Formats: sequence, structure tokens, C-alpha cells
Amino acid sequence: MATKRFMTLPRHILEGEKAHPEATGELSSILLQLGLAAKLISLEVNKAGLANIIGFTGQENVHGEQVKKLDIFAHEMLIKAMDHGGHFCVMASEEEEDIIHLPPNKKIGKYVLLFDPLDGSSNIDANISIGTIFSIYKRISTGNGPGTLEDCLQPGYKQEVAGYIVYGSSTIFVYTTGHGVYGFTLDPAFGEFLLSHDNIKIPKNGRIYSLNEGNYFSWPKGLKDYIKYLQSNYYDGKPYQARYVGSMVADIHRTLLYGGIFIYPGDRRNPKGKLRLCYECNPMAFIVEAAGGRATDGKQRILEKKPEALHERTPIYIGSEEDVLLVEKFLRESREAY
Ligand code: P6P
Repeated sequence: MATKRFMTLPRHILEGEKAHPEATGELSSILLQLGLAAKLISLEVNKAGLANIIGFTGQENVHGEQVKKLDIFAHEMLIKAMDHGGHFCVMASEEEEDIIHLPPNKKIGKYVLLFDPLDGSSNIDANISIGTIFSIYKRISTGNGPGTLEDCLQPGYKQEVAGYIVYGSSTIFVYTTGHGVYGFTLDPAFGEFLLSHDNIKIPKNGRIYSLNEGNYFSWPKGLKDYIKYLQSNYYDGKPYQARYVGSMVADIHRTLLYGGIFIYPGDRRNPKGKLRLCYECNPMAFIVEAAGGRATDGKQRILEKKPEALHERTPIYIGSEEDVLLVEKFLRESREAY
């Protein structure tokens, strides 16, 4: 392994490939392309405040939310970066209602790419961290033709690769193939991602809880009891601290590094919560589990849920193993739905 000081993302990917003789190099090529797309999106995100890119396009995405130009830029950038390598048979994006087929003249591959091009984008104008989330599967449909919706609706445990890029004070690329979680920080001086978080392990428990307390009165009773318990002198006389950015990638990245729990629950008004199973919760659960954490919907492991629709939502309780186990206990014992 190269000296850690100059372990770049491409070198780490290629050395990882060498460590697996059966590797075909396809996933390496995909990850390298994603790294390139990440740099280009980071450039746009970081100059958004200056360019006339800020502001609404006046278009709406499939969820009826106003789409800011950066969302579209990131969505199109990822498709352009990924649609010509011959690796994919189908893609799906938070920004498109239906699955995305490759252009007719492009070679079709055996992988499936799901992504949220710019999560947390409502925070763009306030210069709050936002992120890209990606998830890669092998196709399950037979033949060599275009992939299908079923290829995109696989349970999360079947992911080959999952990762995110957080555009904050630094741009950090985090990925896992299920064996170790690695973080790379973009050095703008020479435009390369350098290994900065080697083999991330999430603490077994943390001191931070993260959820939108504005929804308190809609929460299930068990969740209300749990949060009150954390706010009491739970740990050696010190309550947990509340931290909530309102940008999933930023909140999960902090939870991964510092420990604790991130929650977007189902509640009386939205029983399935807000976050999307296929391209937000599944990749994040794959990453957090690979780092030794836990991710459930309050009852069931996120990675074992069978998606029924591309944009379906799920409640999520994700983070340090002991913290997630404890909230599950409170939810189970309360029995009351909401
Ligand atoms: P709320 C951002 O809009 C997002 O999709 C996630 O990034 C974030 O975790 C969540 O919604 C925040 O939702 O309801 O707390 O504003």
C-alpha cells in the first residue's frame, strides 16, 4: 500500500482492486468516474454564491419541490459522467420520476446506479453543507438489454458499492464496497482527493442525537420518551447534545465520525417519514453498517426492506449500534403507534 500521506482516491481504488484478483476493474472505473463528477459538482457548488446559478429554475421535481439550478447541474453531470463507460444497464435519480435508460448508441453494462444528485439542496442559498449520495448494484434482470425497474428495486444488502460526497468546508468523498469505509478530502491545490479518513469505525455509542424536533407533537410515544431520556442525566450526569443540520449527508457524516444517532421517523402525519429508501437510506445504511453501526426503520433492518417503488420513503434510525438499539427498545415497549 502506498504511503498514506499521498494515498489518492484513484490509487486507493486501484490498490483495492489489486487486492481482489477476481475484480474486473469495472467498479474501479465507476468509482474513478464518480470521483471526477464529484470534483466538477464541487466546483459549481463552491462558486454557486457568485455565479447566477443561484435561484429557482422555476421547474418542479417529481415531488413537487422547487428545483434549484444546482440540482439539475449535479443530476446532468452524474448522468454525463456515467452513461458512456459501458458499465450500467439502468440508472435512477431523485430528480427523475422514471428509471433512466442509457442513450441507444451506448454499450450496456451489468451495473445499476441510483443517486440523489444534490441532497439537502434547500440549504444551498444559506451555504449549509449539501451532498451527493450514490448506490450501485449488479443487475438481476436477464439478458444484455436495457435494465428494468426491478433492477432498481433490490434490497439494500445487495449493494456492491455505496457512498456520498459532502460539499462543506471541505469536499469529502466517502465510499465502501462493504469492507471498510474510506474518506477522501479534496485538495483544491491540485484537484485530487487524498485519503483523510482511513477505515472509519463509528463509535459504539455517541453523545449526540439528531432529528427535527419541530415535529415533536407528531412523533410516536416511544420516540418522545426516548428523546426525553437522552435529555435527562442519562450518561454520568450529562445529557446528550442535539445537533441537526437539516441536510442528511451532513448529519450522517457527523454521526459516522462522532457517533450518536440520526433519526427521521415516521409520524402521525407522515407514517413513512420523509427520506427515500432506494437512494438515500439504503446507501447510508450500507455505509454505517460497514463502519460497525446500525440502521433500521424502527423495527426492521433498512438493508432488508424490499423496495416496492423507486421514490418510496421510510422512517430511519441510524448511527451507533447501542444508540439505535436503545431507541428500538423504547419504540417496542411503547407499543403505541403514534
Ligand atoms: P426536514 C433535505 O431537504 C432532506 O431531504 C434531507 O437532506 C434532510 O435530512 C431532510 O430533508 C430534512 O428534512 O423536514 O427536517 O427539513
